[in-house]
Amino acid sequence: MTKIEQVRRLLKKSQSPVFFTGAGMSKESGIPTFRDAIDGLWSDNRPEDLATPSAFHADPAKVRAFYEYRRATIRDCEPNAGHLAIAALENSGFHVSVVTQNVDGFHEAAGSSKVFALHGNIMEDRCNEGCPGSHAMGRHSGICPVCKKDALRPNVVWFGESLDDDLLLRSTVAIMTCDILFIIGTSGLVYPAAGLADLAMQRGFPVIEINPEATPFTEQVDIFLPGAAAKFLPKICGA
Ligand code: BJW
Repeated sequence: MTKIEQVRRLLKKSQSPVFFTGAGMSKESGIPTFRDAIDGLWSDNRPEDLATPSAFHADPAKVRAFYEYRRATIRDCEPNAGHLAIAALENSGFHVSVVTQNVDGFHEAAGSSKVFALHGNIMEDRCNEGCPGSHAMGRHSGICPVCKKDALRPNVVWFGESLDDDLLLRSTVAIMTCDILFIIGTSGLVYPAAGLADLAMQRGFPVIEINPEATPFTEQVDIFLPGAAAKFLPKICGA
């Protein structure tokens, strides 16, 4: 039996699969990852200069420009065959949850209904001062509609910032109660998100990883499929 046939069989026996995804999930959509050596976002930008509260404080225009550039890329791209395969699985009756570190909104756009976006949504803005009601789709002005300060920033989680407690709790519950876990397209380096997959390894249900490269998870998973998410997922999730 091939590895894909094994994974299909395991998935068919399950009811509540969880897909834990990272930047590699959207690679075939045309969205760069963060840490790929050649075209990753951090290959020629330092995260400290663009994705931290202190970077925004020091140079809001530079940080906003970086995010506007990425928003433009996302507007030109769309969910790929991998996102669509996960959404189709839900439509065929599985209780699918997606726990994603991605901020592009492509799982939701593909039609997945239970998506925990741990690191936020890049297309939205919110007030850096925490004003309730300041969330809005990205706008051209940096002025918060509530406090009127020049404090709007992308609605993402930067290094040194806490993730939303409720989202983290609900993601933990989804992973602790699933009956098969897919770890897809993440380097597994960023915490606390990566800790969710670490937790799953101790539970005893099947864990499958899809990634062209080995990661800290690879030696612990049950089946490793080396390659692109958009290539494997339609074969695994398809009827
Ligand atoms: C394919 C593919 C294909 C390619 N198909 N696959 C120890 C020391 C120092 C700091 C820390 C520490 N432990 C924890 C921390 C803190 C820090 C952290 O984890 N740092 C580590 C880097 C060490 N974490 C935080 O700060 C978090 N907050 C926190 O911990 O709060 C408590 C706290 C408060 C105060 C002080 C300390 C702690 C917040 C983390 C927020 C991360 N934010 C970002 C940016 C989001 C906004 C934006 O988009 O700009 O989130 S960073 C970036 O990394 C982004 C991603 O979601 C995240 C994960 O990256 P991901 O998805 O894994 O992408 P890559 O590029 O790393 O990997 C891509 C993978 O795809 C690769 O494996 C490829 O092989 C693969 N691939 N093509 C499938 N076609």
